[in-house]
Amino acid sequence: MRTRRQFLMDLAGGAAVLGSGALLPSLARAGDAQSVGPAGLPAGTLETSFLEALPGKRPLIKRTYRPPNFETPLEIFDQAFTPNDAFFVRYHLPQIPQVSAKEWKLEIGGDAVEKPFTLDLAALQRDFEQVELAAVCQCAGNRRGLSDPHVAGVEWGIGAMGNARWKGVRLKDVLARAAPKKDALEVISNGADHGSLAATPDFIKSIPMWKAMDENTLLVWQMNGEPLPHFNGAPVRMIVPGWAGTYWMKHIVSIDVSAQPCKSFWMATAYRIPKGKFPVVDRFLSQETDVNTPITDMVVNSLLTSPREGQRFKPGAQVEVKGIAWDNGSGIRTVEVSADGGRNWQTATLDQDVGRYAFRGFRHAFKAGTGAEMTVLAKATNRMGASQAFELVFNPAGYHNNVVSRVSVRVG
Ligand SMILES: Nc1nc2c(c(=O)[nH]1)N[C@H]1C(S)=C(S)[C@@H](COP(=O)(O)O)O[C@H]1N2
Ligand SMILES: [Mo]
Repeated sequence: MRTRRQFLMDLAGGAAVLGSGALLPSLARAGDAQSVGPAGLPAGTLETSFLEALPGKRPLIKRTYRPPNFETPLEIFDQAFTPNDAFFVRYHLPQIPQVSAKEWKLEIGGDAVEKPFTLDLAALQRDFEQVELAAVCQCAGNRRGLSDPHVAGVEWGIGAMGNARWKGVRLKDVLARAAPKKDALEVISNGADHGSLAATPDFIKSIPMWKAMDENTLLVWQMNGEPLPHFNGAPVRMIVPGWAGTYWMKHIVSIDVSAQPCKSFWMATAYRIPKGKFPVVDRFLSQETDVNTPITDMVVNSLLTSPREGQRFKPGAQVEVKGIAWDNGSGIRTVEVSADGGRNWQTATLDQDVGRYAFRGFRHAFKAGTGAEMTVLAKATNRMGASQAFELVFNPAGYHNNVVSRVSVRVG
């Protein structure tokens, strides 16, 4: 029997597969350390990082090419919404077929549904209520490259994240049609991408049934008012607002509702955090072990976009501090900024609230003092009272790095 995947492979044809050459980056130029930074990445990372444009993307910071892992440069985060052509790209497997919207089908089944069925895009768009919401997609490993000591994995700087308006339908509405059974435990998703070798574990992820039933967990085909870019999951992906990007399955082709915990490599081994190191808000009980647990919701975090590291100001000049803050969807309550390395803090002005799962802009102005250097810090606190770390909480995969960022500027 031919599987859905083989069918999609055929549709894609050799020419559309990334490794074949048709989707090679169209432009490559060496980036300087500022644009491909930040400083502090492991030896060799800056030297091998370039600004390159994948098809449909503007030049982004290439961390690895096969599979494609490209991050968004700092200056893009000046805006609360990340443009589609600047949105980061994260893949685990090198074979990424282009799935056409016309031919796309989603199979919904599993041992814990009464009525498995198959949907095409027209039915997805016609049969369920459409919703649009703003949410941050952030890789669990964002800032991994800043881990101390350094750890294995894609050595991300600060840009493995983005915020977009996503349009689609609620996963819970789609699942309802399949009539889940009482013992439904996890919702397992798979995308059309795969490894080059049969031995490579396919990228298969699960979320607990309760998160699948959350009204904000969606199957989306639009991002910022446009069809999803190929490299962000066309034609349809899952979004799991508040949770790490790893669950946001791209090019989704199957959903299984299961009474058993998913045992895929990408659940059982990868994307786990040690127990007890981080305050876990959303527990994923069916996947916990004695020692670790899957990463779930994001920790509260912020990023300074202005001033820039090493920028020069005249004594007495106005220093505009700007940035973004985000969390697991509790919502940002305050952002405090310091211009003296953390001794004194002032409350920043928050920009418009575009949704509790989105980036929240903030700004504040200082006068440059008379010292030779000024160190600017920003620290966000969310509505649960959680705040950012001052010291890295080390863990073997470099997840959840929400250390307060600091930028030093020169005065004089
Ligand atoms: N099919 C598929 N979906 C995937 C992945 C993948 O490798 N394959 N990576 C996941 C991870 S770890 C992240 S962080 C997000 C990244 O989304 P983006 O590439 O659109 O930025 O996609 C998720 N969905
Ligand atoms: Mo990720």
